[in-house]
Amino acid sequence: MKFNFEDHPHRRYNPLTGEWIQVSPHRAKRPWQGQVEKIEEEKRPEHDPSCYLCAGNTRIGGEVNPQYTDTFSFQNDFAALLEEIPSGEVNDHNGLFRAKSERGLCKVICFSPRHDLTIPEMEVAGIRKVVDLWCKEYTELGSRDYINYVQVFENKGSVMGCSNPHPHGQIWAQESVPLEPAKKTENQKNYFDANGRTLLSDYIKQEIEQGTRVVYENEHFVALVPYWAVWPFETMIVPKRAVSRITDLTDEEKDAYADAYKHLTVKYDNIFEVSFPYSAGIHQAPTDGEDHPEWHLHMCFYPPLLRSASVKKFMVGYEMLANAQRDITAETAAARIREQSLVHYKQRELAEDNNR
Ligand code: H2U
Repeated sequence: MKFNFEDHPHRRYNPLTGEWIQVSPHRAKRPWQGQVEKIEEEKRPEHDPSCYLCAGNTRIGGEVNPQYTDTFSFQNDFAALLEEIPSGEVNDHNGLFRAKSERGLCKVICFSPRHDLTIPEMEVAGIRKVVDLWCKEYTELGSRDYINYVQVFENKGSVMGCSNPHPHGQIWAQESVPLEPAKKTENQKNYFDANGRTLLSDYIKQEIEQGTRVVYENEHFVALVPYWAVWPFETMIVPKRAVSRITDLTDEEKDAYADAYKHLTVKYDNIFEVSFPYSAGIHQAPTDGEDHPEWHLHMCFYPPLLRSASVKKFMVGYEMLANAQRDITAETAAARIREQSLVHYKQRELAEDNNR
C-alpha cells in the first residue's frame, strides 16, 4: 500500500508559525453529506435604538456616537489595554514568577451605520472604506512611540463571543509584539534571509499554480485554504505583491482587497445559508520602527463551523492536550468553498421572491 494524503493520517507543517497540525482525512471525507439544517435568522432593523454602535446612539459610558455615514472608530469603553499605567517588572525565584506591565489601547471600528448588514452584504465600495480606516488606524496607532504592534481583527457571530450583530471589528495596539505575529516574524525572517523572497510570495506562487486550495482570486489578491489549515473552513487572503503592511497597498490593491474580503465571506455565508461566524484578523509588520521586508501581509479567517449552521468544531480533548487536529482535508474544504456562488443567498432569495 502506498501512502496518500487523501486517505492516511498525517501531519502538516505551518511554516509561518513553525507548528504542526494532525490531519485525519479518513474520518470525514465528505462531512457535508449529512443533513444541512437551515437556521432562521432574525431580521434586523437598519437602525436599532438600543445598539451602542448605531449612529446617534449613546454608548454605555455616556458618549454619543456621531451621525456617521460610512465608517466610525472610537476608543473601547472597556479597553483590555490602557495607555496610562506605570511601568513595572517582576522576575522572582529563578524566573518562576515573571510579569511585565503592558501598555496599549483598544478601539472599536464600525464598518457601516447599517445595523442590518454584514461584510458579505455590504458593497465593495463600502468595504473599501473599512480598508481605508484600517490604514488610518494602523498609521496613527503605530506611529506612537511605545506601540510596537497593531492587531486588527473581527469577531463575527455570537458563537465567536461577539456581543453585538452590528457590523464591527476591533483593534488592539500594544507595547509588545503578541505571540502569533511574533512567531510569524521569526519564521518569515528566517525564510527571507535564506531565500531573498518572502515566504508567502513563494507559497502563493505554488498555490496559484496548483489551484486545489484556492477559493477566490482577483488581479491583486488570492484567497485560499492554507495547506496547514487547522479550522475546517480556515482561509487566508494574501496580496500577490509582497507588501509588509496595509498602508503599502496601492489604491487599486486596496479595492482588490475589499473585493476579496467581500467575495470570500459571501461564499462562506452560502455554505450553510447562514451568516458564517468567524474570527478574522490582519497579520502584518510590527510598528517597531524596523523595515521588516520579510513580512508579507495576510488576513486569516478562523471559522468554527464544521457540518452545518449549528455543528461547530470544538478545540478540546486531544487538541487542548496534545496538538491541533482536523478531519476534512484543506483540499476538500477548499473545493466546498470554491464551488459556492458569488451571489449572496439572501440576494438570490430576494430575486426569487420578486420573480414569484
Ligand atoms: P465584540 O466585537 O466582542 O462584540 O466587542 C464589541 C466591543 O465594544 C467590546 O469590546 C465595546 C466592548 O467593550 N463596547 C464599548 O466600547 N462601548 C459600549 O458602550 C458597549 C461595548
